[in-house]
Amino acid sequence: MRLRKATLALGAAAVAVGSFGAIPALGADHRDAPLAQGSPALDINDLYAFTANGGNLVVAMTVNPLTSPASTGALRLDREATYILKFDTNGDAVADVAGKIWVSGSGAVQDIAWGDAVNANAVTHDRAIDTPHPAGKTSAGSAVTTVTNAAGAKLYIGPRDDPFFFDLAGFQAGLKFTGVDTFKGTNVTAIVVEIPKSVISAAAPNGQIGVWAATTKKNAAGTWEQIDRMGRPAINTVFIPAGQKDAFNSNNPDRDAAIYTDEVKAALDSLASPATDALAGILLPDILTVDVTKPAGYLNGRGLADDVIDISLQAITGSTTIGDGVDANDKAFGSTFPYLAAPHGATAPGAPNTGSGLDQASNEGGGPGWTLPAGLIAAGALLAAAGVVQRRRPDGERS
Ligand SMILES: [Ca+2]
Ligand SMILES: [Ca+2]
Ligand SMILES: [Ca+2]
Repeated sequence: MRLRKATLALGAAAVAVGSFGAIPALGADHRDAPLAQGSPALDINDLYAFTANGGNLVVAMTVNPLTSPASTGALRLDREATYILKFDTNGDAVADVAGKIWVSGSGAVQDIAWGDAVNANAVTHDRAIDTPHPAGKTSAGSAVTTVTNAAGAKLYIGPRDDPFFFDLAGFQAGLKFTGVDTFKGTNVTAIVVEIPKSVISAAAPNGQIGVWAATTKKNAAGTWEQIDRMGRPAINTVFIPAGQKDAFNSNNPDRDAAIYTDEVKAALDSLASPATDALAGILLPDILTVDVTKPAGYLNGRGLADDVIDISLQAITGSTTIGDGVDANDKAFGSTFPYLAAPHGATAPGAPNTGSGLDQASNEGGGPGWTLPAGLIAAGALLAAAGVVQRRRPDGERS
């Protein structure tokens, strides 16, 4: 379980957020490693995977964390980046299919290029695809512009309310919760796809799919490099040592167990976990598994409304009533695509951008730094571990 933003909103950090001033927050995967910290548009905050609309699979990733309404109009995806949703359909932690997405243009509405990659092309960090999809546009403000491919899959990219909710301040105060959602009123950039049930059935006849997200960009040598990746919340943030976080992000999940099991076990041992070996096997590889034939809910996939914090707290304490007092997002989720709530403080969308923009987005480049207090890491790990222990392992879980 990667307590990135979810449980890991547990690790908090002082992050200046526009008009909100200094908001102490560390999301499930917000600012999890140096490279991601330096590029908010490449920093994956959260990943969700759930069924909706008659059994379609919805996958959503968020970037550009902790954005104030005043700054939301300046949100862009990085034109030099590739945003990738990876799908493992045979349980070997190697991507079999990937949706690769990139943008051009620097205006409030950017031009979208996207396509499907399979087999070897699904594994690479570059823009190699096998099936290109029709070009589209990102959305600005509260507008919802979607692009649909020949298979009926829909894509939305634009500013949305951050679906994550958590009383981080209460957590930091030693579980003295006041029910205030630290992420209230903040926006992110969301990339949401809805894949027809028939496509999922064809790709994974047993209904079991592993999902993770990645952001990649060319380095100075011109080689595509993976900057961030995420399956479940907070794996990297909580369990991977500081000096290895970028390396973890650059890796692929099929190597997770071989490389990081000792690190994860050490972290669990340091917390006197009663089930180090079992937990390490569940935490790695860092993949969000979903069985579309089983009832939805974390850890079977991750729904927008899943209260990962309360699930974890209750697992730790054995209490069925403890919680952070934040039981829902600060905006209601939608019942239709793209499901995530409209952004806070949205303004009317501007004129479409034709792709001839000049400068990179203002949000690309450095953001405020932060450090993750060791105590929060430990507590976050405890929550993560407890959450995993008490939840039944979905059939789709591997390793
Ligand atoms: Ca595979
Ligand atoms: Ca929210
Ligand atoms: Ca809660």
